[in-house]
Amino acid sequence: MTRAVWTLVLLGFAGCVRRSAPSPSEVATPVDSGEAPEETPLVNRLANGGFEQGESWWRPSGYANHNWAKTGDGIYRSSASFQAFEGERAQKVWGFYSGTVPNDAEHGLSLGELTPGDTHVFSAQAFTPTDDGVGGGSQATLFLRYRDAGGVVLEERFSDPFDQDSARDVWQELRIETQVPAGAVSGELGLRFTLADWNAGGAVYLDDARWTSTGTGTVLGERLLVWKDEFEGNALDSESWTALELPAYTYNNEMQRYTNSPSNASVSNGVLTITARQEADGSVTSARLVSDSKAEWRYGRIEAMAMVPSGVGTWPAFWMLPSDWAYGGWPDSGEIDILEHVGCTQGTVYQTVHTGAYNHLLGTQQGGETRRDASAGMHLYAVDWSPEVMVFTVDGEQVFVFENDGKGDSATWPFDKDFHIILNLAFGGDWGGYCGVDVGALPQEFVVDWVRVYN
Ligand SMILES: [Ca+2]
Ligand SMILES: [Ca+2]
Repeated sequence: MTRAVWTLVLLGFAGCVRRSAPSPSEVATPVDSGEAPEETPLVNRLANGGFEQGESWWRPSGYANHNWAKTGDGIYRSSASFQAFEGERAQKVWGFYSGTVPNDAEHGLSLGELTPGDTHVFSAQAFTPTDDGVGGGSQATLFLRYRDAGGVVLEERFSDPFDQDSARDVWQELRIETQVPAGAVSGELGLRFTLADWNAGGAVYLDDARWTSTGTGTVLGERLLVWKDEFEGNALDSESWTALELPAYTYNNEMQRYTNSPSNASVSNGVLTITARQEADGSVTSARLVSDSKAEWRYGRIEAMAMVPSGVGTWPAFWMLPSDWAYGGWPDSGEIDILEHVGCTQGTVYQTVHTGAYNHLLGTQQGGETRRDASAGMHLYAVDWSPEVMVFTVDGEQVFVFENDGKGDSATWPFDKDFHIILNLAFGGDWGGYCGVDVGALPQEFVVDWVRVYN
């Protein structure tokens, strides 16, 4: 990617974006009130309150699940399908049993440049379905929280609760109107979901969220989707991916030959399927898809919803390599492994970074692991990458944090360059085959529902 393009990426409007993202500055600029301030329409300062540009709400604390819902999606435990309030997308939030109940989870955004005395209105449309209704004492509320210059919470305001008494299957407005308290300069807004009991189910969908201020106020950290492949077509998108053709044993003594055949990488029914298979001649083929020169990123959130294969010898990965190798060959320019799994240790998923100072050749690679039924269902594998830190998560669970030591040394932090995405399914090799290979287990599939990148 050219310098010009990645500069746009940093601003959140990549040249390769398929959806147009409204500029926060376009939607966030208050109109000059002129001579009739009470007549001036207040501007919604949320750039993505309708969630058409992705899940822009981060999770500051607590346990919750969330999903970027789409019109037509099935509703849990129901034959009904979901319909957004506006556009075709909404945010779905539901509780997560963390071992203690009740527990509170928040999805929200930071606010800055606040002025005491301004009037704030924060509203959103909320929906809960009959078959997956918020109940059992659980509730969802909008919140607005104010902090002083030292970060101390001054006040919290909540909307009416959305709970077991709320009407089902209709969109309803939740709303907070309040004055910014004295001393407040920053804060947060969002949705708080309180799970009352471990088996108290229910989900709330949010759409058309709006925050207005009669004076100042800025939303910080609202994330917009800058790139995605939902794998909704009938073929691999060649504008996003290249299927590399590579002979067996090219990397890590892996057995597979990589092809560009649809029998090894195909798109249908909304998913990408990478298949490792044994050919008639006994050889093993698979696929390695790279976004090199097509979609490259520096900072942001990179995530995939994926299900890994089982079978001893399989080694699927969702990962990133540098595009320009500015600090030299592997591992000096870095590697970001967002998901790795090997059939030998079924159910353990790994998230790892490699650099010149930290890599598996030295036994100094830095990483974390967690357990999932990773071959039985889809899970969300993500890295949130900033100039200061990389936070690796699985289904929102923080697995591994890698911090920039701030020394300006590429041996420990080469992650200030463009990286591209790789999806591949290896078979055998140094790690995939370290407890043998079961060729009889083939064919095996690595299935990816989506890959999304947020600014
Ligand atoms: Ca919407
Ligand atoms: Ca999909």
